[in-house]
Amino acid sequence: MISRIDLRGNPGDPRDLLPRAEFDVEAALEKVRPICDDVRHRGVEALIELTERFDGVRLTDVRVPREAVDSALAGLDPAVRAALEESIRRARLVHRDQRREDVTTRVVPGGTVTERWVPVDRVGLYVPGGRAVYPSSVVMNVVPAQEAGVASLAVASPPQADFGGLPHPTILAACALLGVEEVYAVGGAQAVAMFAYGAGECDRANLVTGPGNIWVAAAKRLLKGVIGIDSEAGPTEIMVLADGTADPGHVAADLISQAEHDVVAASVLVTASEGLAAAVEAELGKRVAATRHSERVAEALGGRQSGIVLVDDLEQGLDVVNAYGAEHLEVMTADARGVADRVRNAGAVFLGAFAPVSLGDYCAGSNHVLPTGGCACHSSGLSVQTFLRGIHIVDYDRAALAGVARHVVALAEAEDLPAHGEAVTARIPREEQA
Ligand code: HSO
Ligand code: ZN
Repeated sequence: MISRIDLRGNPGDPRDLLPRAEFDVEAALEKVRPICDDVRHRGVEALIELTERFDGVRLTDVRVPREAVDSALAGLDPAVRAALEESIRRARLVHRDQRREDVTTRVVPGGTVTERWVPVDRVGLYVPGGRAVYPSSVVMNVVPAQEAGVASLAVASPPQADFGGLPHPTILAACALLGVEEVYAVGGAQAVAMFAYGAGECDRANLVTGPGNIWVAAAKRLLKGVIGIDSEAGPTEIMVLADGTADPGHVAADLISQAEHDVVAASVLVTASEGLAAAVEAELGKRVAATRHSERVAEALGGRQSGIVLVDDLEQGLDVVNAYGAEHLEVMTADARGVADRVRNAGAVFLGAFAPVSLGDYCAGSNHVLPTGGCACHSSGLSVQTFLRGIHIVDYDRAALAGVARHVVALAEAEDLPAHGEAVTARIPREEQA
């Protein structure tokens, strides 16, 4: 069911041999453009019509009433409530430590540059609906924004016909637990447009974050610049780098856990151990049949984006890991920490026998909104930093400016921008420019 990719003795670039799932955002751009334009020009009226067309729900207003958010919390299963509370508590611990101090550098006597970290004023958080109802993603988006000090925070999630045209009740309950009161029953590209342009009660936001389907990703790409975006989340990925010491049952369970998200999810095992590969295949055979979403999982594991990659040794395994840049990487080797220290490209790394990805999905304290599709080679997951801007405050006195004036003038001349130099000479006459 899962294919083998044999890279042993193959010095080629592993990126050519490990295909990723198709996620053609470019093709979706033309479809979302008129949707975004419509929201821009007709506001709430457009949102109501688009929601009827795409979600099959006729709303009178897109804002979710405060009472609906509160009553969703009142109706929440106590075990789920306790779990969400623990997830929030741990995420707060980790994200609080990500806050940055302002730093002042004394460049010369009388001349300083301070980097001041300032949260964005307003953020829109997108939470998917449909099959993927993830209250945990509400936690992973809201907690870093709150810990960054974002003052104004709104959530949008598609209305569900089964729940009276409101977003899913566990999404609303998670909002209530986090103290988020501004919630909109809007999904898809139109939600991103609502945050970018503002509509009705929803003021425009500076930044939109959160995972979504291809239409959400396309709207983010289209409106980037009008509004800041986090990343375009693609299908989820797990890569496991393991040796013969790993428990094949654990490896199989973890590969299945992320395959459960989507038929195009990627589950990849990288190992030099034939014995482990065979044992994991046997475990998958048993476990896939028994798991609740076995059809979806089987399709994901059987897809060209998943596989067992056989390598010569741990060195080649690390090359594969670093070339791929997985969203989630598990390291299950004898010296897991030593091996993990050599990982350069991954969204998050899970060490050893007792840190499965699903711990990170819910309750490790780490963030589960992570770069996919190889973007881990240049980007990080969601963090407090996502919601901050570093502003340089430049403070020079007369003597400090005089000390560097001739260099500014020389560079301005070299760039044929003499007025730049004159702005300095207006303050420090040439004879004083040492
Ligand atoms: N593994 C997903 C996040 C998630 N898992 C939400 C369960 N719920 C992408 O990192
Ligand atoms: Zn997951």
